[in-house]
Parts: sequence; structure tokens; C-alpha cells
Amino acid sequence: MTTYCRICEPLCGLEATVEDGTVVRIRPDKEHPLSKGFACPKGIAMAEVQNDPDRVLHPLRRRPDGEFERVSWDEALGGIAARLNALRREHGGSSIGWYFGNPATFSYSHPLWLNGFMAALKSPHLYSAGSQDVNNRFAASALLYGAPVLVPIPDLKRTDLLLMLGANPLVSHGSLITAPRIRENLSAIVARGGRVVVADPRRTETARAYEHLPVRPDGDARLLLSMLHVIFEEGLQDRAACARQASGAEELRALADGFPPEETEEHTGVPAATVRRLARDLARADRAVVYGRTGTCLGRYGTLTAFLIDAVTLVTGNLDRPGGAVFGAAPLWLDEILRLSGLATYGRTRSRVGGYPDILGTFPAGVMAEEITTPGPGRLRALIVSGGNPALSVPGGESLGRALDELDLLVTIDLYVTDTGRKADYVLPATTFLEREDLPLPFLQNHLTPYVTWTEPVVAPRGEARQEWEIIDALARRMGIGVGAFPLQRLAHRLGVRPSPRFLVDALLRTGPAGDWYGLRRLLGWRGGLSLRRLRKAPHGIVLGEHQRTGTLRRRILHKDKRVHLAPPEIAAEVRRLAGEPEPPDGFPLRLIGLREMRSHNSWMHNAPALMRGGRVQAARINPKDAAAYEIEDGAPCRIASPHGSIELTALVTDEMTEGTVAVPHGWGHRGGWRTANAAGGANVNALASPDPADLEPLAGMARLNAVPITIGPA
Ligand SMILES: Nc1nc2c(c(=O)[nH]1)N[C@H]1C(S)=C(S)[C@@H](COP(=O)(O)OP(=O)(O)OC[C@H]3O[C@@H](n4cnc5c(=O)[nH]c(N)nc54)[C@H](O)[C@@H]3O)O[C@H]1N2
Ligand SMILES: Nc1nc2c(c(=O)[nH]1)N[C@H]1C(S)=C(S)[C@@H](COP(=O)(O)OP(=O)(O)OC[C@H]3O[C@@H](n4cnc5c(=O)[nH]c(N)nc54)[C@H](O)[C@@H]3O)O[C@H]1N2
Ligand code: SF4
Ligand SMILES: [Mo]
Repeated sequence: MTTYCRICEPLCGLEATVEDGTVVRIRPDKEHPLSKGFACPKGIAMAEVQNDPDRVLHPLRRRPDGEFERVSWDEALGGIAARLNALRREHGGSSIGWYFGNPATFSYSHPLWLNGFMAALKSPHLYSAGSQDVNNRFAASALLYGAPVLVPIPDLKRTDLLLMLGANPLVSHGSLITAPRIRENLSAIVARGGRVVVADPRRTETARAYEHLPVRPDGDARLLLSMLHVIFEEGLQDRAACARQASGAEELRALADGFPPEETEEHTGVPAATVRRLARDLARADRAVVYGRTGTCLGRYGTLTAFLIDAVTLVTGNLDRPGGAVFGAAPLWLDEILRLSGLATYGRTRSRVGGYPDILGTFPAGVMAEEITTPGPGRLRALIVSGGNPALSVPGGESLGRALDELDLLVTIDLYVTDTGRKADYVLPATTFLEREDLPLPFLQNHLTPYVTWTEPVVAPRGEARQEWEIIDALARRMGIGVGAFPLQRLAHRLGVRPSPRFLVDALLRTGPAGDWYGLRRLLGWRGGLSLRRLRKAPHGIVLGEHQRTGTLRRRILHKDKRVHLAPPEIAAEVRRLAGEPEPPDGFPLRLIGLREMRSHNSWMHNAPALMRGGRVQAARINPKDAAAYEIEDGAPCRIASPHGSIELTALVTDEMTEGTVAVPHGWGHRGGWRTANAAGGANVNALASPDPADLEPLAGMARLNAVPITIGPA
């Protein structure tokens, strides 16, 4: 059976061998037009997750003695609905919250239904992995373009110079860009005489393959401001592009004025001469682009950094241009649907705790614990967690755990009893992606090569596992509420029908810009025409073009003046905050950053034996000079302490780290129902991050998981 992988963003084509209703093997799909026979070890190991003996296959309920017992769906949904309705009666819908994790966004139906559920409850308590991942990028786009989901992708196939900040696509396989075989795209840039420059505090797999620009953690905003400084100072800006596309270029110039590279050098670790050279190269290159990912998102200035990334691209004349940063389009009216549904918001509401702006209707997960523990109207009393493991992925260790314990009701919808689920009152079994149909809805506009695909489930759900939307629908029925995030859905509800996600997506495809318009397109004598039926006949998907179109920005900007705003007051305030940055706390001179490994996926693939072979452990990577200074030996246990907590890990002394920086992968230290994962040891690195809502990044509520001040010592 042909399908596609929904673990990470390239969405590689997979071929699953099914025998007697069981997936016995997964191989890469050789006929997939983009991944062409590539899949990484995680995609292959999905068969082990699928068949994992530790998977939850039946609803579980916590007994008074603390143990889980198997119950029927009827009992589970009935029990949950009764408790939620009791809370609604006593405290209102705003006492109920939802956290959805990263895998949720890989399902087309799951986010739609949970958004609809929360809209019906009129609860503001919606949280996601986004505040630990990309919400700063959405905030930056809201400020730049007036449209949070208008996020450009680097046009790798046509660029001559890629400046990449805080991303390691040779391991992560690319994020906020869907480009299977991304290594080939990067190497092709060099092969045609171009350059790939990788700004990272660690000499990563990607940095090693191309040009490494070592930068201090959290140095990116200053680095980019210094580049702008040089570009404006030397008159290298593309004046025509600034005049045509933007407003506020002069104000931006004034903001950058205070950041000459000679002065930021001390903070960024990048020599002024290097910054000047890079700025000139970028401005003079025919086609250049700046791209940043999680390394630029999880610091103190995430929104500012994401904003500056596009600002530099625009000022050098590379925004919305072939080989620059391009705005991908989906073959359905995604912008319009999001806008009409009222889902594409930034700062429409503010969180009760911390007063953070909402992003696409979600608040920062970093306030969740205090929303639970802070009395008063709107207190969060019940939480449903679907496809997420906040106990390990959100800042805060013990304090977050204690807050979860205070909930009146915690429900998880997952494949496993996770580190979060072990605290739950109910654990509901979800299907894997191999057990559900799908369309890569949120990724359609991130495709480097425009593409669309649809998959049917390759096997029936194991045990009593159910798709999330089915669970949500059943729960909503029992609670006596509708589910409607979409205008179309709400309309249907008013007419008394509950359309399936499959029906909805077919309607969206058929009425979309590339749709078959229910046959009208053919009648007009035009080619093409998408529908679910057509997609089902193309198991390897359909390539819709060679490149994303350019020259579309003006049409898609939602600011009234149709210009990119280069100096909004929020950004000016962030630049002032940066300039007046307080000294870090005494006693924590080193900086902690994250790290992704090929055979881990956030917190959830540590139970697959194929990925855990060779006695893998979670290690802290430390530069030899730091190791010597703090008396740490390679392979020996070491202690890492921050103002908020301390953990013990094995030290891995390596000169791939820049001095003063320690890298630790997240998503370890398991205590759930996954035996192999539990046995792998390690610690929750996010126990070192600040659990204080006041420490979140102000414009997007981003968790500060990188550049955490720490100290180290032998354990
Ligand atoms: N220190 C540090 N912390 C980080 C990061 C970092 O770089 N450093 N990265 C952050 C980022 S980018 C992210 S995205 C987050 C991830 O944060 P989360 O999404 O909260 O955590 P995951 O570990 O991805 O957990 C996903 C859960 O979904 C379950 N699951 C898998 N597939 C399905 C499915 O189809 N349906 C359902 N219902 N469940 C499923 C898995 O079993 C797992 O329990 O972590 C963030 N945390
Ligand atoms: N194998 C594997 N692949 C994955 C995942 C996984 O867990 N495992 N997770 C998936 C997910 S959820 C996501 S969001 C993507 C993330 O995709 P990427 O962002 O490409 O992945 P990371 O490896 O986290 O890369 C972040 C880089 O930022 C660097 N960095 C840290 N702090 C700073 C800083 O202050 N400045 C700069 N310039 N660099 C910094 C780190 O050293 C690291 O190399 O990966 C996805 N792919
Ligand atoms: S890179 Fe690996 S995990 Fe990501 S989509 Fe491809 S096969 Fe799946
Ligand atoms: Mo992520």
C-alpha cells in the first residue's frame, strides 16, 4: 500500500507491506515524484510504533487506587462528557482547555475538529506545541504582512546564496519547508557555484557539509541588525524593491543604526569583518535568501529574529522573487478559508495569565501551568491533550507536573501512556497515521515543488483505536454541543448534518483554484481539475508545477496599504529591549541549546527498538575547553544546573560545540507506559527552562528553551 510519512515535514512517500491486516514492513516509495525512494530511519521504524506492544489499544480510566483499568468507549466518553458538562455548569466553558502537540498538525481532520470543539465551548484555553516551535514566525508574518500564516519559504532550487540560521536540515529534514531530499537541494546550490552559510553555535551536520558561521546563542537578532546596518550604511539596499514592496525602510534603517557589527561582535561572537563581508555578499548576489528555524525561534527575541530574516531578504531585493523567499500557494483557498473561519488571528485576545497575544487562537503553553494554579474566573480546570507530551516538551519540570496534578480532569488522546498521560484520568487510544486517511493540509503551501496528495488508511485501526475527529465528534454529541470551526461546517450543523472531514476536504478541493468545479472546468474546456476522486487515482500524489509562483505578495498581503511593514512599533520596542538587555544571572555563565538527532523524534520514538539500538543515551555535548575548566570527563556523568533546576547526564566532549555553549537533546527522561523509552534513561531538559510566564518572549509567548543560562560540573 502506498502512503506518505507524517512524522516530519518532507512527508516522504512510503510503501507499507500489509499481511493479514498487519503492517509487516515499511519501505521508501520509489515512485514518489519528490522523495524518489528516500525515507529516513524514523519513517521505516514507524512499523514498530504501529505494532508496538506498549501501544494503548483501548480506553483507560484511572481507578481510585491510582492504576489504569480498561473501559469501553461508552464508559470513557460518558464519564468524560459528564465531568466536562458539570464543569461547564459550575464554571463555564472557559474552565476547559486543550493542548495539541506536533503530530496533530500532520492530520487534516484532527486540528479542524478540536478547533471546532473549543469554539463551541467558547473557551480561550487552547494551547499547542507552537509556542515551543513556530509561533514567533506567525507573529512576525502578522506584523510584516498582516497575515500570520503567510510564511515565505526559501526557493532552494533557484538560489545562489542561502544564509541559514538555527536550522539543521541534514538531520531535521527541513522545517517550514516541505522538500524531500533536502540535502540534494542544498548541495545543488554549491554545485552550481552558490553558497550555503550555516549560522549555528554548534558545528552541526549541516554546518559541516557547507560553510559554518559560529554564532553565540541568541545572537541572531543582533547579527541580522548588523547586516542591515552595513547594507544601509554602504547603500547596498535594493531601493526599487524597498519602494515597491515596503513601508518603513527608513525607520528600519534607523533601528539598525545602533548596531554596527563592531559593537555587536562581542555579543554574537561573529567578527565584524565577517558580518560586513556577508552583508555585501548577500546584497550583491543575484538571488539570495535568509532562512531561520528553531534555533532562531526558542530564544528571547524569536519574533524580532523571524521579522529581521524577512526584512533582510526584502531589503536585498529577494522577497517574492525566484531564488529568494517565495510565498507558496495551496491548491485550495487556504488563506481565504483561514480568514473567513476567523482562525488566522494574532493578538485578537490576550491570555488571562501573562497577557500574551493569541496566535491562531492559541495561547503560549508556557502559561498553562499557572492558568491551572491561578484562582479566579476562567481558571483552567480540565485539560485534554491530544498528540502531545507537554510534560516533556514545555518549559518547566516539577512545577508543570504539579499543576497537571491539580486539574479536576486530565484526558490524553495518544498512541501511548506518555509522560503526560501517566497523570491522566482517562487515556484514549488514537489511530496512527497509517490507520487514517489524510491530506497534508497545513503543508501544502510550504512545498518547494508544488504538490498535493491524498492517502487512504493502509490498515484498519489496531484494537479500539479511533481517529481524533471521531473521538471529538462523539464527545461533543454526548455533551450536546456542535463542532464547527469552519463556516461550511457551521452551516451544515445548522442544517442538521455533520459532514465528515473527507466530505469537507473534497468540497474545498473541488471549489478551490485548481478544483474541478464539479465538472464545470471540463465543460469550459480547461485542463486539470482536482477532486478527491482524482487524487485517489494518483497514489504517489500530483506535482502541480516546477516552482512556486512569485509576484503574488501584493495580492496576499492583508495590510490595507498592501505593503510589507518594515518598522511596526512592536518591533521597534523589541529592538529597544534588545539594546537594553539586562545582564544574565550570576553563576550561570554557559548557555544551553537544543539538538535534534536522526533517530529521535521529539519525545515519541524512543520506544522503537530499531531507533534505540547501540545503547543510545541522551548526552550533553560540551566543548573540550569548557570540559577542562569545569572538570568534566568525556563519557562521565555531569550535572547541568540553571536558576530553575538541575539534571544529570552523560558528558560528550566535542569540539563541534563552540566554547561556552552546551547542547542537549529534548524529549528524554521518560516515565510513561513505554518500557524501552523508560529504560533509555536521560532527563527532562526542560526542567532547566524557566517556568515563569513572565520569562516568555513578549510578542509570541515563545518558550525560552535555547540560550538558557546554565553552569556545569561533575555529577
Ligand atoms: N528543549 C526543547 N524543547 C522542545 C524543543 C526543542 O528544540 N528543545 N522543540 C519543541 C518542538 S519544535 C516541538 S514540535 C515540541 C513537540 O512537543 P509535543 O508535540 O508536545 O511532544 P511530542 O514529543 O511531539 O509528542 C507527540 C505525542 O503524540 C503522540 N502521537 C504520535 N502520533 C500521533 C497521532 O497520530 N495521534 C495522536 N493522538 N497522538 C500521536 C506521540 O505518542 C507523543 O506522545 O517540542 C518542543 N520542545
Ligand atoms: N530527526 C529528527 N527530525 C526532526 C525532529 C526530531 O525531533 N528529530 N523534529 C521535527 C520538528 S518538530 C521540528 S520543529 C524540526 C526543527 O528543524 P530544525 O530547526 O532544522 O532542527 P534543529 O536540529 O532543532 O536545528 C536547530 C539548530 O539551531 C541551533 N541553535 C540553537 N540555538 C541557536 C541560536 O541561538 N542561534 C542559532 N543561529 N542557532 C541556534 C542548534 O544548534 C540546532 O542545530 O525538525 C523536525 N525534524
Ligand atoms: S524524513 Fe523520515 S520521518 Fe521525515 S517524513 Fe521522511 S521518512 Fe518520515
Ligand atoms: Mo517542532
